Parts: sequence; structure tokens; C-alpha cells
Amino acid sequence: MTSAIPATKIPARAPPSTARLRELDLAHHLPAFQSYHLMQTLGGSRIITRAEGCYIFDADGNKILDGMAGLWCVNVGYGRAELADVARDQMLQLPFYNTFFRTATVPGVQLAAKIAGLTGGKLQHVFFNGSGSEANDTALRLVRHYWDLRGQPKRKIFISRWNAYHGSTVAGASLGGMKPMHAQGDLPIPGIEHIMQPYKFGDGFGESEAAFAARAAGALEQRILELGPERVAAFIGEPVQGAGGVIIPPRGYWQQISAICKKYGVLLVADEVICGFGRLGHWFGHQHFGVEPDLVTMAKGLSSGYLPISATVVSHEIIELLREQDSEFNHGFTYSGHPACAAVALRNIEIIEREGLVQRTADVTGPYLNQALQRLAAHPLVGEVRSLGLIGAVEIVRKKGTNLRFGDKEGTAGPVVRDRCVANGLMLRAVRDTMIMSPPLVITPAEIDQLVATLEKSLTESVALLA
Ligand code: PXG
Repeated sequence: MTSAIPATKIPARAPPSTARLRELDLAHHLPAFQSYHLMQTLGGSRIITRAEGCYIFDADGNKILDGMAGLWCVNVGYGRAELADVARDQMLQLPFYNTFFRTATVPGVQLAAKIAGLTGGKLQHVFFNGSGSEANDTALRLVRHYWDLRGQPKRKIFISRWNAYHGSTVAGASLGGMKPMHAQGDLPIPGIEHIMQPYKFGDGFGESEAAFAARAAGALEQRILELGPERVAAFIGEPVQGAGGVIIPPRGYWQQISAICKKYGVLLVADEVICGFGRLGHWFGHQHFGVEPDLVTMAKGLSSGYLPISATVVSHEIIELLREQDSEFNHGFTYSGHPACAAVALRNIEIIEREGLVQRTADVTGPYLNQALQRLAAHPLVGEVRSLGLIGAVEIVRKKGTNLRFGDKEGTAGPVVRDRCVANGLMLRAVRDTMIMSPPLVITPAEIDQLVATLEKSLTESVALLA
């Protein structure tokens, strides 16, 4: 796209010193999920200044391998000039327009069609939002509205799972199963129920995979029957729970969940915010598990995090009913389908396709990560390693062959290992005592070796620290 508006030369401005930035951070900036007291004690945040490929750089001169792809999102890696060019061109052409008044934008329409092609089947209609949380809010409101229109107004309950993450808005945090989040702001809102998660290492240790799958999926049927099927609107789940600790469900779990939903007429919502866009070696996680949801929510990898955008993809059956009943969906965000974000997302998908990143994850880098992690299985601190595509977890235990944790409470060892990883130049997250990873999909086998070797070194250093 050529622009009529010439490029403006902006004089370079030197940023404040790192020390000054830390002062300003402490004085004014409230970061996410943080103890503001601890922030003061520790002297502020690590300031990330730039990134390239799979590496981030901080203001103190450290180069760090980003084992988390930012926050599960930078699937195409950092430093893609083409995404910046597309954003710039679109901002000059049309920086903003809304979708409220029977108006649409070129990239918004193109992106909706592109996403519908990727989800396929009955998933043909796309509602845009700004974040993963909003995508789930949209799903909740649309599903409840749908059941009203279907003449089943009692069907309002969403069933989710403990330890699920579906966002931080009022509906997102309510749908999620994070108890510390529920404890703040009087959540969950009414009409949301939680059942057990399919976490075999934690909740089905020693049980056979088949028995555990049947028990975990059976919990859905049991809850539906307790509540009365006529009151249950939908089940929502991440194909693989990410923030909960990379919980890869046992074989057969998703098939059973899908069959139970069908049996009781309950809609299935797949939250693909983390699993979407190649993370599991398929475009979407539900495709890996072979189930067809009625709604799919997505964010993060949709734009590789270069700009904020999310989508709620809806089945034809649901939208047909709204059409038939001529019902207006009274819902939308100023930034729904933001043209610059949509243009970046479109080009991001094009990069994923052009570079074959989904297939590469399935055939090359996913299996490579899986193999490399096996090297850690013998480590004295490791109770289990697991991965699927480019998402993985390493469980830290006090006693090999068990799932017993260090310390009086969970989450004693994880932060110790995590701090060693960061000190050794690897950004990983610890969910309680589970080390989790989700690197950019462009990661090379050599970088995977570096990731695993750094984690191994950090585990070994942690043995003495935990003794
Ligand atoms: N669903 C899933 C599955 C997610 O992982 C959201 C919804 C919400 O997306 P937004 O864009 O509203 O943040 C997420 C977000 C963590 C962590 O600690 C994970 C997320 C967000 C923040 C922290 O791993 N995932």
C-alpha cells in the first residue's frame, strides 16, 4: 500500500536512565499480578528494551532467551519489520473506524474471512474484541442470549474447570478457576460452576490414563445432572490449560467431554487464546484433539502480540438463530475489529503460513522439544516432563517417583528454579512448582537445546538452594 502522506522524521529522544525509569516505575506504574509491597522492597521491575527473534534484551544489558514468547503470544518471534510496516501503512490509510453502525473496514472483513477459513466447518462467524478476556465475555453474553432466543431461558450456567484461566475481566476471572482471583472482587459472578481439571500428575497420580480421563470427563456429566441439563448453557475449556501449569489432558478426555456436551445439548466453547495459531502443531488445539466446538475464542498468537486483538468465532447454527429472530446483539467494543490490529493479524497469519510454522511445530520443533525434555526426566528434582507441540512443563518434586512437593506449601521450589533460569539467561515461568515453557514458534533446535540445557543447569543449582 502506498501512502499519500510522507513519512515524518521524528527526532530521536533519549530515554531516561535505567535508574530513573525504575524510580518512575515504582512511583507511578502498577504492573499486573504483582504485590506492590514486594515491588517496593525489590526495587522495581526488569525493564525490557528490545527483542529480536527468540531473545529479549533488558536495560541492564542482559540477553535472555524468551521461553515464554512474551506471554504465550509472540508466535512469529520478535523483530518482524513487515508487521510494523503493515501497521504503519494501515494507520496512515485508516487508523480507526468502528463496527457499530453497519460499518466495516477492509482488514477487518478480510481477517474475519481468513479466520473462518482456518476454523472451518460450522465455525464461520467472527466477532472481534481487544483481548482474550473480552473474547470470553463475548462468548458468555452471546451464548446466554442464544438460549433465550431458543426459548430455553433457564440455560444460563457455564461449567468451567478449577485452575482454568479465561481472563481478568469480571466474566473472564469468573469463568477461570483461579481461587486467588475469585477471592478479590466477589467472584465468580452467579451462574458459573467449576469441576475438576484433567491434571493427571497432580490429581490422578498413579491412576491409569483411561481411568483418569473417564473420571475427569465424568465430572462434567455428574455436574450437569446435579444442576439439571435444562439449566446448563455451555462448557468452556482450554484444549491444554496454559496458565494453570500446562495441563495436557489424558487421551480420550476431550472426546468424552464433547460427547457429554452433545448428549445434554450443552454448547462447547474452546478457549484457544494460548493453543491457537500453531502452539500445539495444529492451527487450533481442538483440531489436535479432534473435537468441534460451537464457539472458539482466540487472541495472543492471532497477532503474535504485535497489536492487541482477539476474536470470538461462532457456529453457523447460533448466528442463523439470531438472523431468523432478527435479534440485535447489544454488545461491542470501540476497538472491535480495529483496522491496524486486523491488518497486523492478517499479515501475521500470512507469515505463519508462508514459513510453515504450524507444520514445523508438529513435525520438527515440537518433537525436538519433547525429546530434549526427556533428558531432564532423570534429574533428581524432576517428577515429570510433558510437552505437546511447543508447550511444555517440568514438575519439580521433593522425592523422585512421587508428586510430593518441597516446603510446607506448594510454590516453594518453582520460584527458586525460575530465578536461577532468569539469572542464567532464560525466561521461564513457574506455576507453583511446575516450570512451564511456550517459546516462539520460530525457535530453532539449537535454541531448544539452549533452553533445556539452561533449565537443567538451573535445576542443578537449585538442589543446594532447596536443601
Ligand atoms: N484465555 C486464556 C486461555 C489465556 O491464557 C486469556 C484468556 C485472557 O487473555 P487477555 O488477553 O485478556 O489477557 C488468557 C491470558 C500467565 C498468564 O500467568 C496467562 C494469560 C494472561 C496473563 C498471565 O501465564 N493468559
